[in-house]
Amino acid sequence: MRIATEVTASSKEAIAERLAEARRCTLGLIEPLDDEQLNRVYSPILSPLAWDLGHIANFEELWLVQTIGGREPLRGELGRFYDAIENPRRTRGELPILRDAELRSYLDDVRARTLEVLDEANLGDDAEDPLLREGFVYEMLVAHEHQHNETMLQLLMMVDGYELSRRVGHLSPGQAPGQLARRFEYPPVREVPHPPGSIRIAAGEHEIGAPARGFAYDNERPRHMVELAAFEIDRWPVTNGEYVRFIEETSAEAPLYWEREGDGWVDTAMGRRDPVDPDLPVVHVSWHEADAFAGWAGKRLPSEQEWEAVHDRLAGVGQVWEWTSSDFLAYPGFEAFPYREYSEVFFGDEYKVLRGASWATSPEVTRPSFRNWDLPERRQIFSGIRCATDA
Ligand code: AVJ
Ligand code: FE
Repeated sequence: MRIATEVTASSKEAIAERLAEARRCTLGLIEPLDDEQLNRVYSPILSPLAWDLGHIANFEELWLVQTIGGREPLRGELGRFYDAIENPRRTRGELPILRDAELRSYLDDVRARTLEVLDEANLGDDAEDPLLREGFVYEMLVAHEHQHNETMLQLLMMVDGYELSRRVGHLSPGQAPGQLARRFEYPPVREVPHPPGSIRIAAGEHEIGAPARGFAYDNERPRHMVELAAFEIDRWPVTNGEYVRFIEETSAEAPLYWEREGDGWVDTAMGRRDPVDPDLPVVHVSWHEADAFAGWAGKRLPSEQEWEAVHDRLAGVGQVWEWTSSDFLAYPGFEAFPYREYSEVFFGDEYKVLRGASWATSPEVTRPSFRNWDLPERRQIFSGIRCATDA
């Protein structure tokens, strides 16, 4: 008994530290900005940063403080303006959301209550509420805040003169709290060596999806077997150098943020003019462009099942999200949990799945079974390409 109690207490401390770390990342991202920049609408397909910030706090208030803690909302009906489904991104600049000092105190006030509720909660395997069992709701909160950090970084690419704060970074497992291991760096750090060639996988059965225990989103479950035909998949994602040949031979559009300069290309994200590095994975391409590139190269995009079956042998993963040929569909036996609006409302042939992670993704967010998705025309996400072929 004593041991169990201690384990719970120390994992509560670990949760509190991970929540604090997510918040340091969030605040680090906005540190160089003024209120005008937080409120500004930079693109109709992205929220103003003030909306993401209020939504992070409101999501935490809704799930932790209200649902688990049984407390009343701090700001009455405000929550409805932070509902992502009710309020499409293009409308968010006009909403009567919290701004400036009020916004910052809402983030702090919610967090203080979250920590009170954490203190009272039973997070053991025996917890009656499935939201609390194995700390599910806290895992979801940590992941959610980091996921919105990546969305905020998509917008920050559009802010002229923006510099990534030195205080933003991620803890790696086992590292002392307060020490930041990884810093966001843009352009991302080169990974050497850059392994050429492809991996051949024989036809066979593969287990796909998240195991029943441990945190995962509903769309990763249940784990199930799939039958795959033999295939080959490139070890390394498509590089900028290869993509330049494609756009020059086919007159396809350049990736988002590229501009011509002399006979070369520069990357203008954050108002910079960095020469495009031919060895880095290409990023900011749409699914249509990724699919066209693969066809031009005599290949195809991998399915998400192929990607997952071979994920531990791929290189360059963690730099760009990789478009797959798969529509975002429910796995057989899917059950929505804890809310239909995380995954279920997006299932169908409208959205394409991306796998992996990008330089802007926290390791708190990803797993081999993690499924990201977006519309096939989108390019503001950190999306790249890996090719496959039938074998
Ligand atoms: C998994 C990135 C598609 O931003 O729509 C954040 C993540 N869901 N808050 C999204 C998410 C709810 C989601 N993506
Ligand atoms: Fe969200």
